[in-house]
Amino acid sequence: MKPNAVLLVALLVVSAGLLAAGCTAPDGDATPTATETVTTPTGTPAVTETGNVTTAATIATGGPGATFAIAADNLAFDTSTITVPAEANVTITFENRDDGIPHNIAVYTNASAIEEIFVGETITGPDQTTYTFTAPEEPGTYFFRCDVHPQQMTGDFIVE
Ligand SMILES: [Cu+2]
Repeated sequence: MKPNAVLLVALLVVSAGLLAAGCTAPDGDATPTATETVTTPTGTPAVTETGNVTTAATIATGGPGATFAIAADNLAFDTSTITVPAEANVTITFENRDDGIPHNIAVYTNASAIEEIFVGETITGPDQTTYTFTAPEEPGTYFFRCDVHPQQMTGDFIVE
């Protein structure tokens, strides 16, 4: 792995050197400059590490996305399981198809529904809304339900 990485970086440096030299010196003096650059591979691994750190930081701050479309129809959700990555930015488009009946989606730590993770606004059908929230960072099986029909409309909210 490492020798290949060094070689790759060295090649990139050569290419960059040729390009830069080509732009600034059209006389043809570019070739000797590029050859000198190859003899200093000691500094190149540091550049590679810096790149990796930047990528990891981007993932940590942004979080993965998870988008769902869920409907409530005839006093039932059309899905019994919602699975998301840890700390995902969850987006649920919720459609209530029950004429004159209120529903919502609420996520709790467990079926006791004491500790809430997210409680969506209740809408009366036919209507549609979009919920957004952040999933827990701890993987596990959580719980979701409609707060208006907590016995009939329930499911597993799984964080992976
Ligand atoms: Cu309901």
